Amino acid sequence: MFADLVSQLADAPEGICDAEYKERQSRLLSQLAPSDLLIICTNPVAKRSNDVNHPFRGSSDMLYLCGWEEEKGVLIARHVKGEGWSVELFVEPRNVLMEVWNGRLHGLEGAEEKYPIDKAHSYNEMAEILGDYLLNSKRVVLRNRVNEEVDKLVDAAISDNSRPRQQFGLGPTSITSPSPMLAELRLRKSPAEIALLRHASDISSLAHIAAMKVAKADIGEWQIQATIEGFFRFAKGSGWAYPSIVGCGDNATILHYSSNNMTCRDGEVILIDAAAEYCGYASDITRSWPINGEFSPDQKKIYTLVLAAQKAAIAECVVGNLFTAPHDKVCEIMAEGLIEMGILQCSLEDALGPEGELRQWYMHNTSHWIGLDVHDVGVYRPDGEARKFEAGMVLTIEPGLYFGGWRPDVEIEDRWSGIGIRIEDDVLITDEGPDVLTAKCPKEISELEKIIGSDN
Ligand SMILES: [Mn+2]
Repeated sequence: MFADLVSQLADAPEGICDAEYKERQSRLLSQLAPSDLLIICTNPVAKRSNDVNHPFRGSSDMLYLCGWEEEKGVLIARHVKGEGWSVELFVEPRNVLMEVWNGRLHGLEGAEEKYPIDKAHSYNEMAEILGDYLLNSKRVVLRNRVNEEVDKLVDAAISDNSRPRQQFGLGPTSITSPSPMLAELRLRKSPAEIALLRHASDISSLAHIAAMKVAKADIGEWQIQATIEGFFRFAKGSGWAYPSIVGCGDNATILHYSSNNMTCRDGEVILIDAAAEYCGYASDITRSWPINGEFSPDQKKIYTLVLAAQKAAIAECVVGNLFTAPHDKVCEIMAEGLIEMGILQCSLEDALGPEGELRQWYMHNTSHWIGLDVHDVGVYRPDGEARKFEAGMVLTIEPGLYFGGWRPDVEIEDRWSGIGIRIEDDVLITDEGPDVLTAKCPKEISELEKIIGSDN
């Protein structure tokens, strides 16, 4: 089944070219002063147990600015008089003994040859070289508390009270974070980034179809999870973009359920929030459907309402609209629907708003940006005003209703209890209107009922 599905995948996109990385670098550097020193650290390695680490992933800012994926890496940019900005990378030097155990390294030569940098240095010489660069800067542009060694060097440079400093006033006096500038750049996706997001979304859509095909009563949530995550790798995704949520029945009403250890029972709805990462870019998809392949009349009512809200919200994803427009639309449609069904017994006005009655059953927001991070960077309300959509922005649309009968704090009729529905797609804003990147993942009731269990 996997080979069949993977054959439907378009050719892998090319990725980000050097010219684009350099363009990103210069857009950031054009906002700095010549006396600034920019330092971008990759993520630290995280221990899992004894001598086993969690799989490593570079920091998104490092990936964004130069695509460097090795465990050791500190990117810096300094302004050289008469020459302009020099972009340099501290890397682990080649070491055959280490490479035999842990894998090949690019080393200094490989880094200079294959990455969009002007110069590579040995990580072992960072204290000396970076110390020197720091002494010649006035301000450090750094997100601190990512790399402890770098923090120590920067702290020492700022608190330094040596003779040259006293004599010539050299050395940095402050740190500022590059994150707001990077967030603003990363918020608008380039065509190459969109191609990667689309590929991650295609892999994830096919993985959801694989899960639908193997579904049946009494299958384990973990078995569905294994199918989906197995497909991510089978299709050459790097793995999941976030831990998979695979919850049946009551578990579907727990927003971030992740133990995925229960058996799916006949008549239950399963909620699957799972998606792949590809070349650092995330997808984010949720689908909810009956494990036995047939919606009960009550499940169908709730599903139809959430789907209608989701489609109306996607239609709001147009240039110039406010970021809050999709969420407002979702709340209005779902509140009206629940009042009509008698699940909410209040006025529309009392149902809406941050304290409204709808909040009992729909307790999260409708959207977040998506990109290198699944909850991507980018301020939603710059200066307190909701941001307006621009072409190139990518966000999720994910309304849901969760009737957790197990909850002691709310009351719900038995007929609705245990129904948890979320429908989530990733939407690119374009001048021609919303472009649903995850459109290959089925969500119409007729399509779902046809696919569910078709591989059994
Ligand atoms: Mn999401």
